Amino acid sequence: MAIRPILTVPDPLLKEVSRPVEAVTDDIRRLMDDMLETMYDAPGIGLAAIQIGVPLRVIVMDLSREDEPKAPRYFVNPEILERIEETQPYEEGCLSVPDVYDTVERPAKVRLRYLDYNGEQIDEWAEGMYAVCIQHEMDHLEGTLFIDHLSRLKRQFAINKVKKARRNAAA
Ligand code: K1U
Ligand code: ZN
Repeated sequence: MAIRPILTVPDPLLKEVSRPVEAVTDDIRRLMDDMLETMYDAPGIGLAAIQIGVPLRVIVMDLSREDEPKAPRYFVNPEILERIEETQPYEEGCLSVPDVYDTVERPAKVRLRYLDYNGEQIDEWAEGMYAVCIQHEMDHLEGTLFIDHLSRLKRQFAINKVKKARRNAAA
């Protein structure tokens, strides 16, 4: 397993649409292992493959609390089959937009279909934090960041903040 660098805005790769995985092979499992280690190290609760520069439709997530055993989840080629009309607001963050948080409104429940770590097809409903996080991560697969849901002014402010922090860190 390896910790890989996480891309940050305005890296153009983050705007790419990721392509489907053909089969859940050992190479894909190695990618998911690296993604999980990278996510835990950051630390974060989710990560899409494009955030480490790999344009494949792969996501990892762990929504367990610090006092609970780790509970990694793996999603290959996830699809949203249904969403309810009711929405919920949540203050989101993103490892690719460090130190920026803002509220995004998303459907409160979504029905998902995806392949897991073993290539088994799973069909289930997600709600609460699970629904927030999977929709945030699935946006990454389309080249969309949570700041794209904000006003143009807020988005530009966020990008400038990340650029400035990077310049200061390099100085
Ligand atoms: O960059 C990412 O896609 C990961 C992102 C996931 C996410 C967070 C909040 C709402 C929606 C999606 C993060 O993990 S940001 C970091 C974070 O939320 C966190 C970090 C440490 C402990 C708890 C949370
Ligand atoms: Zn993100």
